Amino acid sequence: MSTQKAPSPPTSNPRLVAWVDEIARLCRPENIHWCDGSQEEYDRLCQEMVQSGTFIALNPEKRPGSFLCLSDPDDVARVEDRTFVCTRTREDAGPNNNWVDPDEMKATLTGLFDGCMRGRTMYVIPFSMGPLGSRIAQIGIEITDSPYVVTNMRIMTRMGQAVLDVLSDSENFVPCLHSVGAPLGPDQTDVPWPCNKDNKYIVHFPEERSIWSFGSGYGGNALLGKKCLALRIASHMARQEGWMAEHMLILGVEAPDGEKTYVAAAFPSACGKTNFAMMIPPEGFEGWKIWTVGDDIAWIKPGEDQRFYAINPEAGFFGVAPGTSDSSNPNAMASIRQNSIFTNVALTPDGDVWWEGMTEEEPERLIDWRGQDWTPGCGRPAAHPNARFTAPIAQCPTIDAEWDNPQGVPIQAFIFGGRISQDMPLVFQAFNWTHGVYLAATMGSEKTAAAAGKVGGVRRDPMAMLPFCGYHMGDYFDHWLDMGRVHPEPPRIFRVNWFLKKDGKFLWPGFGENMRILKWVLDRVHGRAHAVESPIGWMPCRRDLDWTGLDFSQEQFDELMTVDREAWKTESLAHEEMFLQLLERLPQEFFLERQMLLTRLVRSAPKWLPPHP
Ligand code: O2Y
Ligand code: MN
Repeated sequence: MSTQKAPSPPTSNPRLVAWVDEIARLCRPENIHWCDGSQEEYDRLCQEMVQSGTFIALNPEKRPGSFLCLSDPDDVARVEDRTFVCTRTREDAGPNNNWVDPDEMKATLTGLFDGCMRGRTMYVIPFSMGPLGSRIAQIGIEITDSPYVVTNMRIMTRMGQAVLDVLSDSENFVPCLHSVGAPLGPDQTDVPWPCNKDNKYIVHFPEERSIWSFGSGYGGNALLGKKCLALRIASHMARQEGWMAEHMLILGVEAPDGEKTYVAAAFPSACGKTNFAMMIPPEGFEGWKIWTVGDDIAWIKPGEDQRFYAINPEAGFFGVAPGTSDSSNPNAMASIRQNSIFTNVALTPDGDVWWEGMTEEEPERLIDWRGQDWTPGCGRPAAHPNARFTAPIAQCPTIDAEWDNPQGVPIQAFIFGGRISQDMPLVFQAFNWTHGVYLAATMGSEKTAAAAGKVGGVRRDPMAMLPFCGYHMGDYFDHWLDMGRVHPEPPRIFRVNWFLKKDGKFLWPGFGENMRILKWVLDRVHGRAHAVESPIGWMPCRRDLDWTGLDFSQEQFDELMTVDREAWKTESLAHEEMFLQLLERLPQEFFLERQMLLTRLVRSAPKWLPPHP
């Protein structure tokens, strides 16, 4: 890189200027561009990508200000087996992370990054995870050679000059280095989606709070503010500093009398997390409103008043497109009407997008996510199953008025759920914080229908954080316990399961009806709902839920709320499988919780049911 092509930085921050200089020397880009985050900059990059063939401009009448991008078929999702947490000792990363010695990993990465941006522009992206200047927010600087990353980061984060102004001369930022790992020779023509097929590394150095990502341009591998910073690095920071970085949506429930209650909820993938975050209350709940603060990540810090305040560190949705429709999630569909980037969905002949599940009828003709002609029945999906939309969160019709409040919103309940077809009741409340942490730690979803109900049939995904916890999961459980040891009134904890089945059919009538459960959760939080003590937690009787507008019999309710003692003994024994992997760092409280669960299950009647009125 010649010095002429290195513009003078729009900051005098010594650590930042030195780091950008060091990376430029290593990666040897053709140009350096400091992103200011302006609309003009965004529009120019989008136009450049249209010209280079990376973006297809969508029909401005159908999808104003929006673009389609088709990735390399080898670069379509997060790559967990290429994701590393490089703490000084292997034990600190835990069995839940891939680990390599940090010095060895730095040597490997330095070799890969050497000259990797030749022929490309190196973009410097200042971004804030969370409202600018919030005491809960963090600043990151992503260096990337991908304009696709720049445009997506502008939607997903608060990005640009304003962030440099807040950062000023502080050393407190997370350096995030990213390259698609595809240098361009002088006469080489670029491809629409450059990436490195041989080497992919998504690497976190939690102790020095830095991220290096090489070889992939996709989603969580490349938009480093999201899973890498906001979860893996932030979870490590949060433990050190006494706060929480969680894989949770945040929503506010507004009652007809104006009372507003905020909850955060964690679900493993394929459990309807986005639908829950944007829920439309069902018939009978007129006057109730659900407001969306976030759909994926929550940063939660206790305030001086000891309440737990949460922000959504992101400013956009990076949602799964397939299955999203005007009937399944109208609020998500409204959020992506304009100013959105679509990745790996199909293109309609009139310049709009389409994916499986978007409409009841399939279009007659499409260009699929691989750029090939597609017709119904051709045997290939039109959109990739992990196809995504990137959309500004402010476009969501249910966006909460407080979503951008630097103070955050006070969380009063944590809700955890998985996808289990048998023996996991619809809803119950933990007896106390320690019990709740145990319930969250042992959550998971069924691996396959065939394995359902059998020991080992559940893939444990503690707090939905298994792929995202940047340190030993046993230490993470202890950190959760610690939040309750230190703070006198942490949020109440609940478990839910919408996926119970009988004869292959779901017993719970649908996502909209989850409002009834949410209302009981709020009523418990506010100390005004009845519950009975079951062997596994506090449970509602049928009369404790609001059934307005839904005909739901006592028999149907009983099927959803039965605690089968034998099944739960089996379940509690299965917890041991995960505990053994984490044994050295598993909190003592967990052994005691398991023992107490077992003792509560030892009674004569095989099944427990909430009493009838
Ligand atoms: O495949 C990717 O890179 C995206 S993964 C993702 C994206 C948005 C929200 N959540 C997730 C996830 O894996 O939990
Ligand atoms: Mn997620």
